[in-house]
Amino acid sequence: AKHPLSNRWTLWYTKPQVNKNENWHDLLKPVITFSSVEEFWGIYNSIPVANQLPLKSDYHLFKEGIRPEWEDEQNAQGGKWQYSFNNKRDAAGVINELWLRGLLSVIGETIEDDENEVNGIVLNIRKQAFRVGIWTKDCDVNKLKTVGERLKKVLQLREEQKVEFISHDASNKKGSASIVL
Ligand code: M7G
Repeated sequence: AKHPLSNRWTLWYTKPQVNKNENWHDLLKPVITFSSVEEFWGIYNSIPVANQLPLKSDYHLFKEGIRPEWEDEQNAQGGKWQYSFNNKRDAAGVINELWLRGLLSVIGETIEDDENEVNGIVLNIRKQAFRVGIWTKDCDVNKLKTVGERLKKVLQLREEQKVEFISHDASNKKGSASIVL
């Protein structure tokens, strides 16, 4: 028997931009939707692991029906809790572990209790850094603190490894983080 998840999830992939004519919408594509633990492992084991992805690519795992974009109405008022780390300084395998821990916390819903605040999780592979970010529905600091604290816990970060919250609105204006934990 399959073990159902409490939500259906869609995996998305953003491929790296190779020429300037390609915009965000051409690069972002849904890969597959699943709703059980067994399907999750089947997919996880058949796609490239985080440290095999090319620079400038992203994975996104979002609740079915929510596009992993600021423009989606479920994201428009929200932001992200993010952990960034330097991929030269840290061991290459660390990103695989962090990303898997993040994925499991989202599909297993250990990242939050009943707040229904989390829309999805994103992995950005960049030259300067890897980033794992939890996207939230809104920017209510009180509700959000719990998610930020949980993120540190599920990723098994040390006290000095900081996570930061930034609203999508602030990201668009090249603003900076509003909360750091
Ligand atoms: P990023 O991947 O968040 O960070 O955004 P990076 O600067 O480290 O690569 C890179 C670019 O992708 C942005 O400047 C936008 O052009 C585009 N982009 C990223 N996101 C998450 C969105 C989105 O949600 N909507 C749109 N329209 N463009 C986006």
